[in-house]
This record gives sequence, structure tokens and C-alpha cells, in this order.
Amino acid sequence: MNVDEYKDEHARTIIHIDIDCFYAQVEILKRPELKNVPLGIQQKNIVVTSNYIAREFGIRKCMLLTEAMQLCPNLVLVNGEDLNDYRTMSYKVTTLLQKYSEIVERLGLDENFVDVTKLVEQKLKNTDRSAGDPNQDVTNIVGSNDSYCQCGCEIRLKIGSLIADEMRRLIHNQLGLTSCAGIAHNKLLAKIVCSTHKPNQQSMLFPDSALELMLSLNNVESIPGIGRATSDILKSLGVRTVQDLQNAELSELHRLFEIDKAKFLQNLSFGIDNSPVKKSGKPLSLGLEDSCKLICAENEVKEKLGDLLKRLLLLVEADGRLPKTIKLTIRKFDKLTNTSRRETKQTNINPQFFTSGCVSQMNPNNIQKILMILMNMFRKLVRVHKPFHITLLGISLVKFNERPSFRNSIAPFLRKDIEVQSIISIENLNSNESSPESRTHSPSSCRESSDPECEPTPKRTKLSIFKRNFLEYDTCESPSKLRVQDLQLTSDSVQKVRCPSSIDESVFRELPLEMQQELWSEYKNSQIDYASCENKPKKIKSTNTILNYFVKQ
Ligand code: DGT
Ligand code: MG
Repeated sequence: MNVDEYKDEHARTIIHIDIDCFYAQVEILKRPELKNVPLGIQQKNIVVTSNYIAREFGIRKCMLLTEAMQLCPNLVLVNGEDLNDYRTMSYKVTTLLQKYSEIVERLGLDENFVDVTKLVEQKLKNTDRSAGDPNQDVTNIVGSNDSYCQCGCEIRLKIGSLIADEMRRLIHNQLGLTSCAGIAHNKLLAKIVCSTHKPNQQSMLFPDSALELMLSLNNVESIPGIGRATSDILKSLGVRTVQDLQNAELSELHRLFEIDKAKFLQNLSFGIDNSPVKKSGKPLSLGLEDSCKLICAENEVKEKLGDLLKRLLLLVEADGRLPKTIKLTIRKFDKLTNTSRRETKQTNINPQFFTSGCVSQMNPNNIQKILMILMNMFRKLVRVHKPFHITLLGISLVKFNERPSFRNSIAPFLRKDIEVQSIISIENLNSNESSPESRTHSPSSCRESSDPECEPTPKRTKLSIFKRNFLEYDTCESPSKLRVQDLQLTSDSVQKVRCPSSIDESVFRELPLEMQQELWSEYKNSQIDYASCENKPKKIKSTNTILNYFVKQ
């Protein structure tokens, strides 16, 4: 074996988070009375998962319902075919984890890899203040308790385990879910080590123990990344166990796999995985499907699609993007041949239907229009004048426009103007008013900023004109620096500053106090008779002061 090809790096700190009995916990949150009973989540005739009480009876994931009921006659079953709540919760977990690193990769609905290398480095620099004592005992250490590696991975992983502990607490406090975490220097090992102590625990692995952990796996199929198809091919080469894979000749593996894949597989058997944590984006599609008893009438189809659409719109709202393609899926049942066939049709849709950003505010006409589009597609898939039998209906949205962001546009400036407008009326201010900071967080400004989609049409105040003029010419200030806090005005203070006669007083009175003072002092220093400057515009323009921008034209 060429050792260079199997070089392992320990520079990263990766945390794998897996929520315990995910669907079951989500159902228990909705119905707390289910917490202390054996609970199974049913999809069709299968128990896809169960809580840990049920697991004590021997119930395993994806067990047949009949078998599960035999093992645990008191098993309480909840239907888990509607994935909506699981999906919503899943994204909430990912969002919480993104507080620790921008590199978070989702895996399925309840697992996330988080690359916390950067955060660990920061904490290392700051060990005494924020990293805490790395010798904590909340973590199971798998394999050897010590690392003899010189690269510093031991302390990094210990800090990683403190971060993992914090993440799990946050998920529990904010969402009510318990979870497991695995901490290691790569994704493969973090995922495997995560599963060694369950539920509600966390486990860490030092690189020295990677081989030991890999050899503890039963067979190659237990290695994440090796699925059924790959393991079947490996079996054809007589490779069944992890050790078989370690000992296999690369040339032998290369007979059946591309060379890169062959190396990758053999790497995995040694616990080597240099693949990066890939930042997950938004899903490529949003969709819902409902399998149903035979539907044979158009109005039933419409009713079912209407229900699905309402639920789908909630997903669109949570997602935030504007869909532009809609896809209808149906499953036709052929009574003659007793077979089913899935068919789909898709069409473009106007993204503007969704701009309200909030389902409850969505124009009902737009919902009806979408439903009509779906029914048209249905009629193209099914000859509705002849008998038909549908056993599944699904709607998905597959292409999206980003919601217009106001970055790189002038809108943020306008928004600040609006913020300003809400407090700027000097006549309405008195000196006893709350601090400028607290005004910034007044309900009205919060409403504006918390709903970026509902950008109100800005009014063009004199202040906004001032900002445009002033900021265009003054290179020292940036627009974003001019905030509400800068506009602390009181009627008393305003009266203290005299207005240069050449400036429109109504504009002047809307300026920040400092600005008024500056203008007044410039006016005095310049010794110019502003009353006459209308007749001497050249002289005024030659001095580059902010005063120039306020002189009445
Ligand atoms: P855990 O992590 O062992 O405590 O238990 P779960 O239930 O979180 O299992 P996990 O992490 O493998 O999968 C997350 C959820 O995904 C689980 O609650 C139910 C669903 N699920 C898992 N495996 C399957 C499957 O083979 N088919 C279907 N339909 N759903 C599955
Ligand atoms: Mg899980």
C-alpha cells in the first residue's frame, strides 16, 4: 500500500448531531401524554421509528407493524406519513446549528455535520475566557483516553466536545429535542462515533483510536458511505468485513471500481475521510404527496389538491423563495391489470403569486389560480370523461427565484429613512422621550425591519434629500452610519442652534443637532454674508463644505 495515498489529516474538528428517535420526539412535543408510553411511528404497514421505551421491547426501525405489535401489544401508534412537521423541525435544528458555524451540512431530516474548526481555533486563542475547562466529563471517549498525536488535535477535539455539549443544550432548550453528538476530526468518524452511545449522549474519538473503531464495525455495509449496491460488488470480490477491505489489493478493487472510488473505499475502511463538510443550501424542491384510497371523481381530486396546496404554501412561506415551476404527480391505478403507474406534469407559474410572503396574507384569487393550473395539468394527464382511479396525488415546486433582497439596492437607505421618519418630527419630540436606542426598537420600527418583504413605499422627506446630497459629496461618512441614534433631537436643543439665513429653515430643523452646529459654525467662520450668496454662487461653490449643499438655490 502506498502510504501517501492514505495520508490522514487531523486539522479539522467536526461535530455530527443526530436527533434521538426524531419523528417520535416531534409527535411527543405535539402530544406530551405520549412521552411515557411505548410509541411507534407508522407509515403504511411499517413502524419507521419508535421512542426508546418501545425499543426496550425489541422494536426496531422499519419493522413490520404486525411484528411490532406482537413484541409490544401496548404499542401506541401515530401516523407519520405527513412529513410537514418533521421537515419544519428539521430546518429549525439546522438553523440553530448555523449559529456555531456557517459550514453545516444536512443529512436526511435529523442529522447535521458541523465543521467547527474555526470556532475551536478562536476558543483556543481565548481558552481561559470562553473555552472553559476542556477536561469535562460530559463526553464518552471511545477508544484510548489519550492522544499521542503531536498536531494538537487532542485539545481541539476536547474543545469541540464542549461546543457539542452547548449545541445539544441549545437544541433541547429551544426546541425540546434530545440528541446525540459525535466529535472527531472527519465526517466519517464523527458519524460513527456519534452512534456508539445513545440516546441523549455525546462521544468523542481521538485519531489514534480510528482503526479500532473501524474494526469494531460488523461489515463493510456498516460504513457510512457504503450502500447496498457497493457492498454487493465488494462481496463479489470476497470483501465482506472492514478488515477484508483494508487488506484488499487496490488493483483488485480497481477491477470493479474507478481508481478514485477504489481508493476512497479503502480509505474509509481505515477511518480516513478528507471530504469537506458541504454547506447545505435550500432544498431543490418543496413537495407534498398523499397516497389515498381510490379517487374516481374530479371534484375529489380538486378537494385533495386544495388541501395539499394549503399545506405546501406553509412550506413555501417557511422557505422564503418564490416558486416558478409547479409539478403535479399522480399515481394511476389500472383495475384491469391491477397495476399502478406514476405520472407527472409540470408547468411554469407566476412567482408573483407568492410575494406576500405569508400564506394568511396571500390573495385567495392567487390560490384559486394555482388550483386551476393544477386541475388543468390533471386533465392533461387523465381523461376525466372516462373512468379513472387515482391512488396518489402530489404537488411539488421545483424552481425558485430568490425573494428580492434589498442588498445592493437603494432600498436599505430608504428603509432607514422610514425609520427616521417615525421619530423625526421635531415638533412631536420632547426631552423626556425614551433614549434613541429604545426608539429604534419601537414597535413600529420592529415591524418594518422584521418584515423585509413588506417594504413600505418611502416618503421623500427633506431629510432623505439631505442624506442623498450630503452623502454623495462627503467622502468621510457612509450612508449606513447615519442612523436613528444620530438623530437625537430635542426641541430645546434645536432652539439653541441658530439657522443660517441662507438655509431653508424647515430643512435645517430636520438635521441632527451636530450637523446644525457644524453648519452654524461654518457659517460664522466663513464670514460670508449668506443673505447675499444667492448672488454669489461661485464663491460658495468654491469652498467645499457641507454648507454648500444647504444653501437655498
Ligand atoms: P435514533 O437516531 O436512532 O435515535 O432514531 P431516529 O428515529 O432519529 O432514526 P434516524 O436518525 O435513523 O432517522 C430519522 C427519522 O427518519 C426517523 O425518526 C424516522 C425516519 N426514518 C429513518 N429511517 C427510515 C426509513 O428507512 N424509512 C422511512 N420512511 N423513514 C425513516
Ligand atoms: Mg436520529
